[in-house]
Amino acid sequence: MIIKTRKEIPSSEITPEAVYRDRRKFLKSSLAAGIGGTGLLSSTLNAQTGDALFARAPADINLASKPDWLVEKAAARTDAPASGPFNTDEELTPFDDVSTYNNFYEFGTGKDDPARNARDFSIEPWTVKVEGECAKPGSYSLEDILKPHTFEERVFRLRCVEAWSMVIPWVGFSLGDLLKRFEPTGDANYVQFDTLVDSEQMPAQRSRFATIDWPYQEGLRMDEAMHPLATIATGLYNDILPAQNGAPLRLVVPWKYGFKSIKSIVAIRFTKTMPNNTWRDLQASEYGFYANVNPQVSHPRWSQASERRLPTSLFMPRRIDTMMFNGYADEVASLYDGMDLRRFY
Ligand SMILES: Nc1nc2c(c(=O)[nH]1)N[C@H]1C(S)=C(S)[C@@H](COP(=O)(O)O)O[C@H]1N2
Ligand SMILES: [Mo]
Repeated sequence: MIIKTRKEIPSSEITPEAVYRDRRKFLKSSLAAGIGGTGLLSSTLNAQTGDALFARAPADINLASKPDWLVEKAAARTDAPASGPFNTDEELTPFDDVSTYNNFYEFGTGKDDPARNARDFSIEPWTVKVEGECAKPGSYSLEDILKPHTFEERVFRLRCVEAWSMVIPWVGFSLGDLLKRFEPTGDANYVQFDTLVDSEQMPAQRSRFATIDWPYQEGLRMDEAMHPLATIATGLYNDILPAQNGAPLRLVVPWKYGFKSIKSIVAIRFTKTMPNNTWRDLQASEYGFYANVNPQVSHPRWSQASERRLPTSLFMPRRIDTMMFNGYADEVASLYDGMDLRRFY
C-alpha cells in the first residue's frame, strides 16, 4: 500500500474530519502508523491513498441550503471538556463513516441509502410543535428553538442495537435546557418526539412496502430527558448536521441504543402516560421503551455482549466489549435503581 505524503492530497479529498483534526491539533501519527498500525482509520487512509477497498459515496453536508446563523453557531461551539462523560479519548469515527453508514428509514433501509437519498433535503423553513402537558405549547421556528442555547461539543459513543458503534463529536446542548423553557406541568411524566413526515422528500414514506407507521416516534421518561447527558444535537464535526444524520435537530441519548436518538424532530409532546416509540411498536418482544445499552441482556436474535467499532474491515474487525449503559453507568445507573433491567429492556 502506497502512502502519499500530505502535499499530494488534492484539496477535494481533504475530509471535514481532516480539517477538524488539524484544528483540534490532534492529528496523531495515524499516517505513519498506517501500515499494520492498530490505530488505523480506514477512511482517513482512504482519503489519503484513494484506496478503493474502503471507497464509499462522497461524504458531504447533504442539504438544499444551510442557514448561515446555524452554521456560525455550530462553528462557534465550545470545546468538549478534556475529561468526564462529555468526552472520550477513544478514536473518533471518521466523518466519512459517520455520514455514509446510517439508519434513517425514511430515506431507505440500506446503510448508504440516507446519504444518497437525502442530498437535497430542505430544512428551511423548519417548525417544531410543542404540545401536551406544559404551560407554553405552540409552534416554534428553528431559530426560536435553538438561538437561546450555547452550543457545545460533546463526544459520545453511539451504540446501535444491531451491535455496531461509533464515536461521534456532536455539537449541541442538553435536552433538559430546552424542555424547561416550555414549563412542563406536574403531569408531564414522559416526553415524546416525532420526526418529519414529508413523502416528497423522504422516499421510503411513499413506499407501499414500508412497515413503519410514520411519523417515526421516540420517547423518554421525564427524569431521563432532564439528565444532562440527554442531548439535542444540531451538528457534528464543527458543522451543522448532514441531512442523513438528522438535520436540523435530533436527539442523542448516549446510554441507550441508537434507535432512541430520533432524527429531524418536528414535534415535542409532554405526556402523562408512556408514549409510543416506533421500534417497540414494530416488534415489542425485541425492542423496548427503555432500550438501555446492556451487555447482559441479549437481543432475542443476537448477543449484545460485544460490538463492532466502525470503521471495520475484513482485516480490522475491531470487536470490543459492550459496556453497561454504553459506559455511562456512573452518570445514569441511579435513574434505574430498583428496576429489573431484564424486564424493562
Ligand atoms: N427518524 C429516524 N430517526 C432515527 C432512525 C430512523 O430510522 N428514523 N434510526 C435510529 C437508529 S436505529 C440509529 S442507530 C441512529 C443512527 O444515527 P446515525 O445515522 O446518525 O449514526 O438513528 C436513530 N434515529
Ligand atoms: Mo440503531
